[in-house]
Amino acid sequence: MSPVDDLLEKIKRSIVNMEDQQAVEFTRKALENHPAEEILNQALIPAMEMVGNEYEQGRKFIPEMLLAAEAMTAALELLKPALARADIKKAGKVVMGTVEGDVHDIGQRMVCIMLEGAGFEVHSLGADVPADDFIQAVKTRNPDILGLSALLTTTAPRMKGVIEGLQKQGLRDKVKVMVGGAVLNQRLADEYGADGYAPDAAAAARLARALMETTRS
Ligand code: B12
Repeated sequence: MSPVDDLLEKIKRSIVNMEDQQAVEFTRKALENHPAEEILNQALIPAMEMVGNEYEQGRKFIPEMLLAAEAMTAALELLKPALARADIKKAGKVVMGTVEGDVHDIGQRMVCIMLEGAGFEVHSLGADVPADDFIQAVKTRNPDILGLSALLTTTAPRMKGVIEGLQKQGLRDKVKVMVGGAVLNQRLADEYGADGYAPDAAAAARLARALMETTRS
């Protein structure tokens, strides 16, 4: 293995092992000789995909996934200035938030991190977001994708309200809507009129890429 591959491997391993200081240290070293985009694509994104897979297979649990996400964010912070300078073409723009009445934001934050890692420009509106604020953000920020999160049986139906609001304002064709959160499933996503549903952060990044393909075609 070349010293470079070795460094990228070390970054991957430290993220998967939730070692944020090591992830930062190896990323700083790798930046001395390597384009930020390569570090992002060959270390950070694969690492979070590995973490997502381990979570899906029941080999990692929520607290571990959060710690790994923190390690990835710490490394990503180092890459951000170089990524901005390199003027890398963004994968797309996403506005994300948890619907009104629902304060659960941990999962949504993880989805945002995963999307940033996958090269998307992400604007999070946080949690407990009224439908009008989502609609306003679609108007002003002009995202390719709107992400809606809900963790409560009582708040998930608010997603339908947001999507209907977009329709009423003539904005529905301008933005793809993806939904998620523990109480969601594909059937509810279809019922609410969303364009896609993903069960976890890794799948959300894959879904966002697939939605961008349908936007472009
Ligand atoms: C932490 C937590 C809280 C914290 C939230 C802190 C915070 N800042 O988020 C606090 C203590 C505040 C809280 C409050 C309440 N909670 Co609570 N909470 C939880 C708990 C334990 C974990 C949720 C979590 O963070 N999971 C971890 C993340 C990583 O998972 P996730 O959110 O599902 O996200 C993943 C996917 O769903 C997906 N995803 C998420 N969003 C999106 C968006 C898109 C677009 C996509 C594609 C994918 C996607 O990707 C994520 C990453 O893989 C759950 C129980 C559980 N095990 O789920 C209960 C739970 C969600 N809470 C529940 C309840 C009832 C409440 C309360 C009403 C009071 C109560 N009885 O505890 C209040 C509600 C407050 C309110 N108005 O919102 C219930 C909901 C039941 C239901 N079906 O409605 C649960 C299931 C507990 C239970 N078994 O009763 N809660």
